Amino acid sequence: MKTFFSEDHRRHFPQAELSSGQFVTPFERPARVEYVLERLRGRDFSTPLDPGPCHTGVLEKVHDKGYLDFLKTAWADWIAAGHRGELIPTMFPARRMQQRRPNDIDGKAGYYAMASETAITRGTWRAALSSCACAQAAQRAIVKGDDAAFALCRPPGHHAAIDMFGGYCFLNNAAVAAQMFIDAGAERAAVLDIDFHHGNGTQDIFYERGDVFFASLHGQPEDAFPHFLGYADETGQGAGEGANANFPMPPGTAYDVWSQALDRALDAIRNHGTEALVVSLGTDAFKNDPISFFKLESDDFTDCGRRIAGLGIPAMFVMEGGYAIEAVGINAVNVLEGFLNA
Ligand code: SP5
Ligand code: ZN
Repeated sequence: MKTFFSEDHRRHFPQAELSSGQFVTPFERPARVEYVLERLRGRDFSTPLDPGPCHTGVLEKVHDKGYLDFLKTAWADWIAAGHRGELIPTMFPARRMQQRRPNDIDGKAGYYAMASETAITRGTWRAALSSCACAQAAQRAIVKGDDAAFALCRPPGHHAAIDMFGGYCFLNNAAVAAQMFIDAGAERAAVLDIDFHHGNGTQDIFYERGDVFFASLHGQPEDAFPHFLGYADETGQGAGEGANANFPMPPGTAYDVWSQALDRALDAIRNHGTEALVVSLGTDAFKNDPISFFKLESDDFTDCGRRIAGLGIPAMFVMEGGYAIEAVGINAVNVLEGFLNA
């Protein structure tokens, strides 16, 4: 299985995450991927390939143009406004307020954000592009005939919506890959999101489209981030009706229940008739994850990969979350090995 990785992820390393009322070192930090690289080496995967540059044309097919322009210049605009710290949105267009984009960078930051734990820094845009490039390279490997590929993306992408960043995400790498399958001639593609958190961004991007099926297994919104999307009755809209499937689960959920939801998600994807699968591979459903509440064991990730292989279609895996960092490599690579050895 080819793997894709860019050192440019290091350009995104905020010092601060607002968590539990304090600024802490971000859970989503550069060291996460070191553990994955080390595990890939230890398990005889071939050396990760550099993905080359991000092809930006496709970004406008899944993200809003104004949002992309905001991300591109956000840091420069923030500094030009005289701000000294990292760009952190502090106010949002909430209920009964205007949904009009302000000119001021503070206003724009809130307009284009869905959460305020995620800071933008000098290198964030370049890092986000390099992360997306990994997903693009993995997609090309599948189109060329590989059965599987792994994009070791950082920063992650699945919370990035049409026009919002947050949840440590800026560009929706999985959505970009799914869009590229459609552009390459696939009539149908699917994204399976096994990150602990609901993939609100991916759902948002494809909610009114029938060509890309989205299924997500996650902590129920009543109790888990992102809190305001991810209910089971969100089934898609218009042409997308029936092409969105959410599997929210309560605190303490272990693999017996989680794997049943996985099988139902896989059945739904099979029924949709997809030609290519993108897996949003977060490992934060792991029992020791510091910000999540599922109880998966490391071996469960292997079995998960095995079940995904049961679909019998090519799959590319896109790294998302996972914050028990010393286990992120084991758990992510277990999914890949489960898939390969099925
Ligand atoms: C890609 C990804 O996994 N993003 C997750 C972003 C979550 N950010 C906010 C999480 C707040 C969780 N607070 C729970 C504290 C438990 N002690
Ligand atoms: Zn997550």
